[in-house]
Amino acid sequence: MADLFVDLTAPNGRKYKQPVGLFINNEFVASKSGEKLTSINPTDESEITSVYAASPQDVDLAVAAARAAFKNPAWRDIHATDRGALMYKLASLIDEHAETLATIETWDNGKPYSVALEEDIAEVAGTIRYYAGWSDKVTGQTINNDPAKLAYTIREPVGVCGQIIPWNYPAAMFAWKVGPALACGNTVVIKAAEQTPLSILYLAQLVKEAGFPPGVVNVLNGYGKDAGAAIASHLDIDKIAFTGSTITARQIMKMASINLKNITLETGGKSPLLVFADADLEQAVKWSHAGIMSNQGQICTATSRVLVEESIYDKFVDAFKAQIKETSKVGDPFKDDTFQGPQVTKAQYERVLSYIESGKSEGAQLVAGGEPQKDVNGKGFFIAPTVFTGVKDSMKIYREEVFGPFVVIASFKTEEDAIDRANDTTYGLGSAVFTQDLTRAHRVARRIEAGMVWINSSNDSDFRIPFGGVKQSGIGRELGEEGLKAYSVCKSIHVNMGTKL
Ligand code: TXE
Repeated sequence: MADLFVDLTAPNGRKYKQPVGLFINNEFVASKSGEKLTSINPTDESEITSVYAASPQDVDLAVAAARAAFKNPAWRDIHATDRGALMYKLASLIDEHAETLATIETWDNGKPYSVALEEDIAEVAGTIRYYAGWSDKVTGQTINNDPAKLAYTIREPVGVCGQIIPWNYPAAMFAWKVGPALACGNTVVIKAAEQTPLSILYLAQLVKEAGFPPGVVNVLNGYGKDAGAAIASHLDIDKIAFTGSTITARQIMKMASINLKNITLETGGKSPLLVFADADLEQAVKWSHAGIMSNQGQICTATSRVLVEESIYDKFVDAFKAQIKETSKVGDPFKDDTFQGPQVTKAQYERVLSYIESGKSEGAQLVAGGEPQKDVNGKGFFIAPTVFTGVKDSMKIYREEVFGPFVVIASFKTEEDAIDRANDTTYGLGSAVFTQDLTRAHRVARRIEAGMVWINSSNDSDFRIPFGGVKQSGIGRELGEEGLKAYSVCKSIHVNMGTKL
């Protein structure tokens, strides 16, 4: 059907066919209501295209397809190694289509093309390939210490998994969610964020091409309050995995309680980065800059609260400002030398600007940026990299997640003070420590309340290493071997070796 695919030419001249339907049972279909949502190019505010938006009725159809696929012997009884082979095929197809996928990601999300290609899409293929390798290694235990009993465990798939993802890493989030789910033999209904609907549909057609049976992966676009809520509260979904804001995570938890869904949540953060006086200052500045300014500051683990030991504070702030001048080239994300593109949407752009106003009105000192930075046509959701100092612990900009190229730099006096200040947050996702004292590095790492601690780096995450938060930053872990636990359940089997009643 003609209106389920549109021919597009991206700003970099790449021509491709964009699917715009809902992907259910390996077919693109229109939504039952005919409702659509429109994707906006954040660089110049033009419309890219519109895609079908799922209603609760469409969610029902996708869940029914996923349930049927879960029971289908072609998937349920497939040899685990062959399941992995399908995933390897998908990873190869992603590599083959990497340039188109990166183009879509840059156009729809605003991230620099080189980052989309070399980091995001490379990570999508890498994550799917990594979990392909796990497919035939998800095994149980034998417990045979009682002569009268043999017991063993097997790890089974959870069932139909509902997955709701955000807009900051649209394609990578697909891989983080779908990779471990498929490795464990589940089926999925995944919903992209309404702000970035395009790359996931392109990935969906690769799923079909790779040869997965119909209904194993179903991809929906749609609004959170309609399609998202229908997934979270669906009685025939066994598990919900969510990445997004803490406030939405709370609503999802409530909705998911309707049938006690297995749940994994990854939410926001106000991740601290500690710089001790003995740190390699140049490296601390470079990593802390990358840790907050990469991806337009739209990273859940962004080290957005930099805490520097008093004796080197002024030196650090000066060097950080110089680093921005040297590195943070803001502009067209399709240009080779761009470091920072636009914020993803007008709403996010306005949100960051409102925090800038809040910082000023609460009396913090603006030492860099603090204003929109329009492109040559006066369009686009660009914000100059922004730094506040003179920040009090009670200020909103010190406590709340801003999710933009926006950092607060404060100071600490002692190691104890540094740890107290780092932990003075409701969040607990990422964190970083810069010091050349090995013992102190590990001591501090143990005491920071966070799911992840980087020692002498920031945000160099890796799909082979578990990822997730404590406190209000989430529940459960994704990635690495640990990520398999979120998508499998343990069944115990007891074998009576002769006990008679
Ligand atoms: O997130 P939402 P928003 C943070 C960041 C950002 C803020 C707001 O601080 O500024 O959240 O972003 C779906 N039932 N993060 O409003 O609402 C929605 O459709 C079910 C951090 O965009 O959490 C989308 O698919 N689903 C974060 C997804 O939830 C619902 C990344 C995320 O949207 C729903 C993104 C509902 N009632 C934002 N409402 C991170 N951890 O990386 C929305 N959704």
